[in-house]
Amino acid sequence: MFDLNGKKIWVAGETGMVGRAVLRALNKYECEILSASHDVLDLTNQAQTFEWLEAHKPDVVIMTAGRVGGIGANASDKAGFLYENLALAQNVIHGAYQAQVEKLLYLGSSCIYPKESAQPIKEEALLTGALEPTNEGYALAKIVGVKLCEYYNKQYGCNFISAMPCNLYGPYDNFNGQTSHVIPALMMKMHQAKTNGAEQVTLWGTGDPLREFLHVDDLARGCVHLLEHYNEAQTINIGSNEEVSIKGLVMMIAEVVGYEGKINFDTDNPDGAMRKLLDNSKVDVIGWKKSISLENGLKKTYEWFLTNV
Ligand code: GFB
Repeated sequence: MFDLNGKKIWVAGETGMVGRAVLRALNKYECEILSASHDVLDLTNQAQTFEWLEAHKPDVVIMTAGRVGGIGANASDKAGFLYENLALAQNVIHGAYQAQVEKLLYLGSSCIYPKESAQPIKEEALLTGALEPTNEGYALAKIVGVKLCEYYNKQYGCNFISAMPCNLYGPYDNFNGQTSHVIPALMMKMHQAKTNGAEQVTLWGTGDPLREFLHVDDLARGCVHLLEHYNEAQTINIGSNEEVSIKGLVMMIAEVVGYEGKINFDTDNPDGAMRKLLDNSKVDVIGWKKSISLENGLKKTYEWFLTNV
């Protein structure tokens, strides 16, 4: 087991939804947390990133930084999602190698598996087919990050690992209805409709696609568990096994928010992947499982939204 106690740990992306959750999960360890705010360190700047890593020499890097967004944001700025995430992956992973970081965890995403993958999706499915077009730019960058970890692990003997989470949600998510992921978008749209007394709300696509959701605090505990127990070059899926259709999710969120109006689906907006359920048997074997059900997670997230957004 890799002991996190006594380690100097840098969570790249510390102000994001995932970074903050990882920091909460690290609270129980006696470790030193390094911090680098965006004004001090721009991770798309290679020289700055290399210098910062060399100067601070973390023992552990948890790479949660990234340009993220829902289907709308991804589909409308493939260039930006590819460029920024590619720069971040290269700079942080190669910089960590140069600074002799002992252990690094990089996060991929279930959307980087081929669009037509057999379900549930095994880790071996990576790069076996064409990608979902709506998030191709993001996926290409993330595939490079996952492969860099694999190659540095095998070629240089670095303990660099990557994990492939399913769709995430939770506190500090982006709740902008246009650029956000589906859960915060639905919460915001239905909350606004309820508050404004609107009789109907319009959502995207057909409502038929299926998604697997994991609360970010479960992911964060999973990241810590992987740092402690996983050393393989091959990526590892980390999902909830809890799959729901977008229509089913809409009903759950309407109930949590208390929205009782009509729901329309605008099929001019894309559905994206029809299904991307992860095969979680590998992570099961190393003893991690989620503890927050989708129902409870949605309630907790809406409570957070009410006090913070
Ligand atoms: O979370 P999401 O935006 O992204 O969910 P993906 C999109 C699904 O929810 C589609 C439906 O089937 C949409 O048609 N949907 C319905 C909505 N109403 C809305 C709405 O108001 N807003 C949004 N956003 N969706 C993302 C990738 O794919 O998955 C990213 O684009 C990332 O790269 C993420 O990896 C995990 O699940 O389709």
